[in-house]
Amino acid sequence: MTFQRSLITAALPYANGPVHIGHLAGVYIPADIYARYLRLKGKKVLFVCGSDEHGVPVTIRARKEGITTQEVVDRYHSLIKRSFADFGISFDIYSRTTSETHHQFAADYFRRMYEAGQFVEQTSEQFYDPETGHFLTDRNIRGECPRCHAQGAYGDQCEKCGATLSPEELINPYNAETGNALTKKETKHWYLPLDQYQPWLEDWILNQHKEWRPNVYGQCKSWLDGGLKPRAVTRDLDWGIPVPVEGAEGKVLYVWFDAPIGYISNTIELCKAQPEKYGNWEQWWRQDDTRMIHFIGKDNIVFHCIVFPAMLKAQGYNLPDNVPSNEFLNLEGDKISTSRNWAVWLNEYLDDFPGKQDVLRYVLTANAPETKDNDFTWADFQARNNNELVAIYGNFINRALVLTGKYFEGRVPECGELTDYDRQTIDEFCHVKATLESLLENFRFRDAQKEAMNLARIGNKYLADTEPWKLAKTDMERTATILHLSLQIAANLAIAFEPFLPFSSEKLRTMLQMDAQIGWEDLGRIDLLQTDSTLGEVSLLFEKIDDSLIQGQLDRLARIKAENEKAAQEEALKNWRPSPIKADTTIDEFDKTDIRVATVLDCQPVKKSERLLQFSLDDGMGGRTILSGIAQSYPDPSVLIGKQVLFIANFPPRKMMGIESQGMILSAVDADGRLVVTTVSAPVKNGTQVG
Ligand code: B3M
Ligand code: ZN
Repeated sequence: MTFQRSLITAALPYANGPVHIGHLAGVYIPADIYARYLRLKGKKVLFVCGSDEHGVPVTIRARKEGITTQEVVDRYHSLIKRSFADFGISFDIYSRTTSETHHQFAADYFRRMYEAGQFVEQTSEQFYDPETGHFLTDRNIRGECPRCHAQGAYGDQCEKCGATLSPEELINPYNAETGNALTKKETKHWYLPLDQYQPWLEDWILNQHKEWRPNVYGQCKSWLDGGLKPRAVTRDLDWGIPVPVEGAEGKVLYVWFDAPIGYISNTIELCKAQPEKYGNWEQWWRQDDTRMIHFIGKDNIVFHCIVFPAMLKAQGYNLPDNVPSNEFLNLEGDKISTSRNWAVWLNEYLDDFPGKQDVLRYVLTANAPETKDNDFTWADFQARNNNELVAIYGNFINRALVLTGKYFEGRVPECGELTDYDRQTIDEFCHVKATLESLLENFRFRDAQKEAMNLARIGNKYLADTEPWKLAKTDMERTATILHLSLQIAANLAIAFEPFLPFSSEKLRTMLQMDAQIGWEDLGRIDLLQTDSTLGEVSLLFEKIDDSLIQGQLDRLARIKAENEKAAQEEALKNWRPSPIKADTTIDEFDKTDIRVATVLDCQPVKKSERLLQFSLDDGMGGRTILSGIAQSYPDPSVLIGKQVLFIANFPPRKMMGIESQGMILSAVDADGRLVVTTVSAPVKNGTQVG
């Protein structure tokens, strides 16, 4: 099959906050590089995206900010749209799932599947808040994490330990917004019977798409190996697209049903608005000579490789040819999180680094989480800017242009006879086009950008080795040849970097006064600039970023970290509930534990231990020493001296930090993790038993 056109989609970001570097690195930059590359190759491309404005995240944000859901999506849709434009993400359309076209098309899609009998109806028990009369979605349910016991874990995930959860697993589940305890109630929903698509999906993915990235293929395989189950495509919510069939009052389409349909409805919107340019929408979605590529993040794999393809198959639309999905980008060692404000927001970045879109694009591609999670650090950002963009690429361009200005009045000098070294240099870079193409076509953007930078390295080395600034004193002809060749390399760089650093390439093209006709196919040629043609005004392509700017960013993150810790503690206190009663025991079992009273004679922190306090006790039996891991709760342990405390007397002695501990002091654990030593309410003889 030779494809006639490429439909590139990028995951629709939730309009529940601004976009951050994780979004850019994971999805939008790679998609943009690819779209730009294909366009430069003269291919027919349609690059579609838009805001995902349904789903729980936007309603949560609305309640948090005290505004309506519509206001939230309006605010963030325009903010996100502007950020993408600012960073040169070259969508053909960026629309939204609250659009009229989308509402209609998605509702029709559901109706068509419903009428074709492609859903199954099922009634099940769902978590319900009896006070508000609402069913809750996973994201709106919180409780104690069954794995790490953090408070405030979500019904689908614990942000503390990263575990994937189902709401059933949470300890003491409650409504995230009201704090109310939850019950269960029956409700009817429509399910996409994925089990029926299993054999087809297995063949389509596992046999026919072995070329997909290992992380994508692997995730699909494990879903398929686990056996697919029907998935509900409707929800009990009041924000979303109403389910367009009878008996579905108060129900909307599940956001993951409607959002991917957004790729189609946005195509429709664009084709209707500009039919001469984009043609009929159906050719993009129904004709098999269209190649569809979905760019997504790894948490979206199952929806784009299994659920959406089943929906597309059901209605006879094209399937994706590839789904290049990235892993996650972390920020300074921590998971990026919108709700915890742990992110570098694109709009704020541009306030702090105006005009430096390409620097961020460069760093995020250089560090792209293509095969594993990666970390963004400000130190790396600064180093890549100063040591690569400035010191290699920028330095080469600047030297070539400034020297041409100085010795040849800003005109491209004549190329004399080439030396062996010149030829060797040319040989080194003439394969760049082929290498770049093969990397880009295999979605290896990180290596591709490295290859482009390599061309700058070749140029930089060429100038350093030939030293035209010295030769100019003795051999103007040779100087001319060297600068001629350097300028040709510079023109090649403008092309090679075009998909990655569009703003800089534009600037460089202007500085070199490159003919607009010169394009990707000319990459590798050494006659891109005419001898004697005049160069434009020279300015720096990149500028050094100094420490104070970087420190400002680190300080901001430190502030956020402190705020988050405080908020987490408050959240834990607010939502604390007694843990469930343990299984029945007997008086005989209890009697085996010998609990007694003792007076604290002395209490000191154990040297070199952050946790331990050493108690000297009068236990009425000659005294004993007990170590207790409560130091963090007692910054001044002397407050315990003279108190009568309870301890377990019959635990075998145990050595810690070289000291023998003869039992255990009883303490209560408060909601925030603070330990409080139990005491007796009136004096008793030391050594008396408790029971
Ligand atoms: N909005 C989830 C996300 O932002 C979702 C993607 C929809 S793509 C159709 O990760
Ligand atoms: Zn956890």
